[in-house]
Amino acid sequence: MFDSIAIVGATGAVGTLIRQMLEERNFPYEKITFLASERSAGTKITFKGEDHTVELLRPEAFEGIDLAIGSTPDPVAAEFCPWAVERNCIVVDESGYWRMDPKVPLVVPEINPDAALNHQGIIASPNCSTTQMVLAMKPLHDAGIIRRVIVSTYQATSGAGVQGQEDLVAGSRAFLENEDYKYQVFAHPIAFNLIPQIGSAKHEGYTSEEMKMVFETQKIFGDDSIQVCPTCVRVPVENCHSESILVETEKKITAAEARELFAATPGIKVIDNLAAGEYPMPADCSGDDAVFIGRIREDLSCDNGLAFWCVSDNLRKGAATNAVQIAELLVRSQAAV
Ligand code: 11C
Repeated sequence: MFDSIAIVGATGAVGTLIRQMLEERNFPYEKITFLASERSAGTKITFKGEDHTVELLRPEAFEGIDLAIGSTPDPVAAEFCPWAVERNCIVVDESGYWRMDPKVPLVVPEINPDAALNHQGIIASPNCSTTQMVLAMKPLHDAGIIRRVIVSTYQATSGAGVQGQEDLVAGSRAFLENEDYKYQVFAHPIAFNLIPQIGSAKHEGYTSEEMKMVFETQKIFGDDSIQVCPTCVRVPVENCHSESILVETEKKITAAEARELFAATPGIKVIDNLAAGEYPMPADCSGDDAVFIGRIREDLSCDNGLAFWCVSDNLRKGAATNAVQIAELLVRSQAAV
């Protein structure tokens, strides 16, 4: 058990969920501290029935803290993680800043738990669109070795934060009432529209979000030969990212075999009955920690291809749940020593 733990970015959307999960899962600790930037420091929050004041995120705040779970923008994580590590505090970091650092393990506990135990102070949790995809890939990769993935994402506005969700609601209302609306986070209207760009232009026509899906997947599986071709699209959905995924494996996996493999994988739920109109949809998956899979079928255009549809709550398994599971893994490893 870690005696003293902290939540960094405790008042944000993911920070709030992390707090909720620590309560729900009865995460062990003696003392808990909530940290946030100047804008939110001083805020009062209730945790396990007790009132707490959110403290200012600063180097000295990590004195005596053993484990911090952080969900902050990248520049904040770049600054605070070294403050923590210098004070012997381990950080599970949800931001994108440290993920590709060779000294930092990038962990999905169902896939590469051992990597978390080889940390040098910081352990990164992947981007939400990567996490649900790699969890779905895992049983197929184990059974047939995935060589190539073609993925199109349908990403919810919650991925762009609380303001993204506000933009969807207010922009839709304005659209229906024929009024103007100035979007806060999206460069184009998201109401009654799709935006085929998430993140900035990054590499050879791919966006930063798409390149995260390429590099993070290779790092998590420890295999740079897995080829990933992503297209990331923002859709007018409030919460839960959906993905159309096509994999090519070295060894053929039939749709029936894939269905069994998915169903036997912890963290995956299969909803797959096309004739009955049953498949995962974002409106049904919000608030659940699982990765949902349906529309499982063989690729008619390629011998060893398999296509499926994958939906997951991007704020939960895509962010808060994965980070808390990494922290739980660290607690279990201490208990095992
Ligand atoms: C989105 N996936 O939906 C992004 C949000 O690297 O953690 C999360 C970005 C990240 O816009």
